[in-house]
Amino acid sequence: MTKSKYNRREFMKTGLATIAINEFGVSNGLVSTLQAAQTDKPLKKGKGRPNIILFFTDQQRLSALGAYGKTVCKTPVLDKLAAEGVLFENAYTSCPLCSPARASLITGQHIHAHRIGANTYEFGCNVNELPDTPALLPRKLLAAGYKCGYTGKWHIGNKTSLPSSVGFEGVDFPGHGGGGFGYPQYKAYLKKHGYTHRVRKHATDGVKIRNYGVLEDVVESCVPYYLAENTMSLIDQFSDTEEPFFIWHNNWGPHEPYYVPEKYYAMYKDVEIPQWESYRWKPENPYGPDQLKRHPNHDQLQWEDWAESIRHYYAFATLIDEQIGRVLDHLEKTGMADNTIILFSSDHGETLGSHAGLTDKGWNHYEEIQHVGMIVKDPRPGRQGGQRGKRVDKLVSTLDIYPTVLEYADAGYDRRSIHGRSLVNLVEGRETRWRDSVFVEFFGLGNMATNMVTCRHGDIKYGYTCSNKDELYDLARDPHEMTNLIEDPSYAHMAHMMRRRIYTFMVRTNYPGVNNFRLTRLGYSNERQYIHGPDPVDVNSFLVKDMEI
Ligand SMILES: [Ca+2]
Repeated sequence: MTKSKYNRREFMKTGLATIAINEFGVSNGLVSTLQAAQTDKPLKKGKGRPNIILFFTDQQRLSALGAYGKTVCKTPVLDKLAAEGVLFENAYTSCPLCSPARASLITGQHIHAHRIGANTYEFGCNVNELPDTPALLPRKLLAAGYKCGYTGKWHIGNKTSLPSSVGFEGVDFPGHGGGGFGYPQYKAYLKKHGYTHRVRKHATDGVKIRNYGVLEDVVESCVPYYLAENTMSLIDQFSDTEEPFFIWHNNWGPHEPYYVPEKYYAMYKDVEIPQWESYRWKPENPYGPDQLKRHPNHDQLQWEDWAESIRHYYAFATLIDEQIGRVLDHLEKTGMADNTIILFSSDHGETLGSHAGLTDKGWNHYEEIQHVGMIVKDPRPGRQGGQRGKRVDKLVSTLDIYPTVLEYADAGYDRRSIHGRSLVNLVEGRETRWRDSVFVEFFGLGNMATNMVTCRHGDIKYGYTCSNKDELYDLARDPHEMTNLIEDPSYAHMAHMMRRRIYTFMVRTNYPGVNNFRLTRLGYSNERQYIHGPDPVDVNSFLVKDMEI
């Protein structure tokens, strides 16, 4: 046992780990797993099956991922992962908001099915604590003989739903957690090592765009570094057991606040940040829902004000990238890299001034918040075939992580009860029937509620917002979504077909707002027949029968 391993292990045991041990020496999580075990496959234990680590980031737009195209942001570790694995060029979040997207990942279901509709404990969120069921990702894995580990942002419960109460080992961080600075476990880590969390905020003579600043202590004092320590401890802990492991490594960044040590900011200090193509775009409706997130000082701001925020954001992405690299190095050093599948994705993106000064996420249908990174690397010999470094353009979703992990774990799952599809065939380069349309939902944020559904099909994106004009973008001609074609006669047929796709999605997945969509977008009302007699239109004629979702 190496000294560093001992230290990490000791760290986990000195009152910081939150897995409770009962009188039989078994963690509470495991006891309830045995009670809940209802896998449809026999349990298979042993090291024959791969370990799996899911690296997850919060609010990472594609321009903060080097592998996704030209950018000044440096992410060499994730770029290398993409070069050795498979990169999905068209990956979409299930919802551009924390709690709903995270609940989809762990349930494999669309937002309206698991009903964590907004951030937990906000108005519009039907379920504030994710219920523990045998179908949850960690429960399925435990039942199949996996160990499950967790660290970092959770945000799908504060009280009864915590990582340790749904089967994970590791450290619990209830709620949202801001940047992760306030948790007693992190504070104890700082204290133990003599580190401090001190932020030198941005100069006050400028206009504040976002909350950013420079951390005055060493990199070892940062939350991303601390999270990498936690994950390496879990790897060490699990490496002594017979079971393979799954670890969900969750960063709070590069979500605001963008705090980084000087060294990382210095990498961008003198870098010119190219202006977003849509920065000078004019909103069609200045009172539209997407304008809820317009920066209140946008008209007074200069691009350079945004650029300075973006420098800190990119520096944060680079810091996180480096910490992911430390975990990957640890796998190499411990001899486990060859049998550990790596997944990377994010819960959603970030606007950061695009589309005329939008901030944060939610309330719009734009790529900046919906389109996310998705990289999978299976290092086992022969598994990726000639796929190394391949870029797959199929439409995929963060919903697909659930079945992908379970297929890799040979854990079994009920395809009829989830909405994702396993990516394994695509990673291994096999021909497979695949979805032709991907859907993103949004139900509100900040105690304000709505119904929004986005459908991407081919290069066309249709955005339905219940209380606004719909949007249609042709991404091949207009990749930055600056021209709404919804009233363009040459796209009228396409728009109607997209409405039929959204309607089909709603019917097939029991979407709660289907009646309003049918009435306002397809002109069909259940009630009309009581006034005018049987409706001449067969409502089923709107369904797109061969649509793959
Ligand atoms: Ca988030």
